Amino acid sequence: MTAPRRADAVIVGAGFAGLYMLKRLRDQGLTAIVLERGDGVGGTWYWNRYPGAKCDVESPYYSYSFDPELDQEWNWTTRYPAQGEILAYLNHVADRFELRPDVHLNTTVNSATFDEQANEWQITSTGPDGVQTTHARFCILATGSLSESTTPKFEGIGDFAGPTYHTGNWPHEYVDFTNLRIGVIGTGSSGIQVIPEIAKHAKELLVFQRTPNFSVPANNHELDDEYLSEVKARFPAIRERMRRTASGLPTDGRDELAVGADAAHVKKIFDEHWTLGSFAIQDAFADLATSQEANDKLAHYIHDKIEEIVADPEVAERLKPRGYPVGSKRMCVDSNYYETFNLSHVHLVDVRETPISRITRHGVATTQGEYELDAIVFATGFDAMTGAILKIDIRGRGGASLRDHWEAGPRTYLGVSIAGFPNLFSIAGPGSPSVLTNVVMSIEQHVEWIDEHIAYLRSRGFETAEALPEFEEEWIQHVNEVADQTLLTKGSSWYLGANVPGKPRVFMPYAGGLDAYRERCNDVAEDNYRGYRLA
Ligand code: N01
Repeated sequence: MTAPRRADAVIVGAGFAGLYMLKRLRDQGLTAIVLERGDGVGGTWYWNRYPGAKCDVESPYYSYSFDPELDQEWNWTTRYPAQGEILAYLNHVADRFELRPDVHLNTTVNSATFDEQANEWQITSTGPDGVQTTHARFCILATGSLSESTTPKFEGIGDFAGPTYHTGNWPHEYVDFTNLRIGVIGTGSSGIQVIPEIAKHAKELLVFQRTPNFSVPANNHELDDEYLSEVKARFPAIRERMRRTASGLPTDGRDELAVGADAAHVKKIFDEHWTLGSFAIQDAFADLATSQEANDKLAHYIHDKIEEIVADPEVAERLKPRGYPVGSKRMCVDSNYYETFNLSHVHLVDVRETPISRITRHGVATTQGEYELDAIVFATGFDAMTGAILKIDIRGRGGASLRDHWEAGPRTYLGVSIAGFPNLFSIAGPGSPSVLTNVVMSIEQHVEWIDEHIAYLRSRGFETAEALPEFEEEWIQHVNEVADQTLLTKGSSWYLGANVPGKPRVFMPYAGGLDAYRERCNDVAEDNYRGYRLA
């Protein structure tokens, strides 16, 4: 046990959110430390190192907007940033703003308990020097929405003789699949990115698909100097625009409706988006996210594309997503995903039809037979939005446990605060727009709002801010109402916790858009932090 330490604030996690939170709190004169379980900064981009890992938001927009000089000095090399480049960017930020001295790596937070006498949090962590307690007035969870990876509890999972990998926790060393028989389980965004890359090296690749996903081509390419100079010249205006849109991107969807539109025109617009590449195709018409009839048009369009690309009609048929609206499971953006199934050494195993019955010593057994493999890659996703938070034993007033408070699903006020848990803030947590937007912009909004909230408390001599239960309840209802107006709740997605057996089915992110959310948060702040008990 190491001697206790003291800071004004403890921030959990050193990804985009934690690093910026540290900078902001320091800038207002607080002592803050970041506790990070990895041995480097970067969060999501530290862990997700699988071949093909890249972001599906375009490079210049998937970056901090808070410092115009930073915008000018960093040069992105490709339209969609690869994992290594985003990680390099975050390391640059950590150096540039001299954040590292306050980032404690290899340090896992185990518990956080609110001490009602002292009005402070006691945070215990296990780090290189053992277990340590930190006393801090504020505790800020920058734990990431997709950071707690999940591997299904397949029977016999420990029996497999070969190596296994999870896309969300990939080794730092190069993994050589040359001449091996590889199985990939899962066809979400991670699977769809890793599959074409593994296919380049493997002797044989078996893709175990339960639910096909809608995917659009990335049309990724290198960025030339002319483009970079042009973006840099326009950055102030671009950033300004990004702060005002629902998506946190410089462009928002079109106003036109697909329902009632001429079929040839609809196809033309979809064609334009398909050629351009990017998930913006789901905003090609204003009613795609709300009208099943409109959404079906896009689904049929993508089905036709799959048919065009995939040579074997039976494989094409199995790759076509059905039974849920486009976008209700996060749309994927790929580089040659469907094309990969035209390679003779790549095989699709439909585990909806013939489910995986167990993992064996030699490979994967389905109800149809056993597939011998040299290695298995789990691209099976995350215990999203709540997993990393609930892994920490968090106790608020009266020793109340957050796990109990969230037993029926996460409850927050504005996605930032939790009734009964004073001075605990979460960034991009459940109830916030986070994963439905360009998350870096959402993170910046949250960080700045939390920072100003803390400054407000300090300037008026308050020690605590605590969300009121009735405001928390009202926010949850609002989150649900907004989601119910869309098709987002109609798929078995991680947005709903549907991918984790036993997890309550609650639509977790806020679907009202970053612009409306920002306005709401500003309004709460201007109204002296309405919905909080300040003491
Ligand atoms: O995880 P997922 P992910 N048997 O949950 C399957 C972000 N991200 O890591 O759909 C068989 O989407 C599961 O099948 P089903 C992005 O927000 C972004 O791919 O449950 N299969 C599904 O196919 C994304 O949405 C980027 O039927 C099983 C897959 O595993 C989020 O992270 C890149 C199974 C899991 O897909 C998560 O993506 C990567 C079982 N028992 C990730 N259990 C970019 O920016 C699960 N599956 C591009």
